[in-house]
Amino acid sequence: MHSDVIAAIATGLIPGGIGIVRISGQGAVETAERITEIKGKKLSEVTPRHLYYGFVRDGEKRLDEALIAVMRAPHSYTAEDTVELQCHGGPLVLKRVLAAAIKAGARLAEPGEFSKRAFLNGRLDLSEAEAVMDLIRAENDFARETALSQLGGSLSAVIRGLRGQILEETAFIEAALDDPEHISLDGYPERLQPKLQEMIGAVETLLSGSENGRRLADGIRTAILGRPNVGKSSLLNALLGEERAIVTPIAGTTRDTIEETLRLGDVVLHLADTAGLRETGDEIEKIGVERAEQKARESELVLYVLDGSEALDGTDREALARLKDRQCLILINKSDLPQVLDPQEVERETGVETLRISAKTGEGLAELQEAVERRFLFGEIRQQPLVVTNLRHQALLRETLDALRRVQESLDLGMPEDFFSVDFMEAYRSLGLILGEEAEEDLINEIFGKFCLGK
Ligand SMILES: Nc1nc2c(ncn2[C@@H]2O[C@H](COP(=O)(O)OP(=O)(O)OP(=O)(O)O)[C@@H](O)[C@H]2O)c(=O)[nH]1
Ligand SMILES: [Mg+2]
Repeated sequence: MHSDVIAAIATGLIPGGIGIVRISGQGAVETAERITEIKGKKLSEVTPRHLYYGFVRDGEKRLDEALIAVMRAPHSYTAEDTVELQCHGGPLVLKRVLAAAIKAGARLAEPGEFSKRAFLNGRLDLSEAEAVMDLIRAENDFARETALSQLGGSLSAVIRGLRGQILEETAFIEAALDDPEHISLDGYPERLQPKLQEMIGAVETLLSGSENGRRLADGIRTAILGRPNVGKSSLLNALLGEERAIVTPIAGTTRDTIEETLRLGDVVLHLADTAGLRETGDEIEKIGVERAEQKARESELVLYVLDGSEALDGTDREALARLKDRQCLILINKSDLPQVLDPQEVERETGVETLRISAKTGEGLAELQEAVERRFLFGEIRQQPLVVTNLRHQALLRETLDALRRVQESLDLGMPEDFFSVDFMEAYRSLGLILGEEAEEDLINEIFGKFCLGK
């Protein structure tokens, strides 16, 4: 049973123009009727999906003025009877309205419970419900567009198509094995081959670009690294547009790492400013340098800062050598000062792309944005209609691919057909889990538990 009446504040708990309390379940309208008043009408008699002006009350006391909408099952987000109370968006107002709904018989909804009901009632499949959350959490247009498209069922449609094909093949194999007199498997492997290749290709397409897709959606872990005083903290501040980190002419200013998330054009960076790299006797600074190195190892992108008015030294060469196989950009800072470093020469010596910037004047920061976008916003990803950004989906697609490749192996080795169906069924199951079919209750609870309250 998932039809008891639940209620939650569906909007944020910060003062805003409007705040919504949502009530859903069998009996939601009757529950809401006990705490609302609409002139000349009972809530249970209003036209569904129309807005009515009225009041929310707690017994005799009016709590707020509200616009009230009733949505009748199955025409609501949860596919259950739902009432939305559009109140004034004050945290206290909304808490009081919610408390009244609970007093009137509703239960406080768990995080994600509305979406979980939408899933359990068949309104959304699991990948679509997950897309709802991805959409809410989207921090850039790429993530938003991907989530919106998957919410509309773009991924589900491809997955369902694949499952249909797999089922057709297994059904045929099973039927032929059951009834060899009437259904012949002669020439079947040859007929299956091109179809199997097509399925494998489809899964590969879904997986390709998914890693970069995930990075784009989640943000890129980025470390600012370099010797003391080259302007790392100044760069962080310049990119943030605020004086976040302390900047002084004293070498060794930054000790602990400072982390901030910011947007650079269409890319989100989780940026860590670190302590300048150098040998030091200072205990605190030493820990800072270790942390800087740790950050660099964990990062997906390193911005290595040099002071353009000073020559490269051993510390730089060593650090850059260690960053060899990593995504790295060298930023030659302080371009407003007389320059000792020549970008082309540094590039030749280190093999790393260089950019001249000035954290002081802002010169080169636009080029920095372009360079980062070029690396992570491949044209490829942008053009691909469907990018799988969700880690759970990626893992299941990889399992599907493995299973389909095992079918190919059996085919190549001339194995009997019942070998095909075992692996086909495994692929079928993995794909089904993306949609939430046969998903265990634990998994479902875990997924929806990560949702926000009121969604
Ligand atoms: N002229 C000029 N000075 C800069 C520029 N960027 C930073 N500085 C100066 O360089 C000094 C060091 O800057 P920070 O940003 O503290 O350098 P840091 O790399 O964070 O140094 P540590 O935290 O000690 O490792 C300060 O005096 C800054 O004002 C720049 O682009 N041009
Ligand atoms: Mg610093």
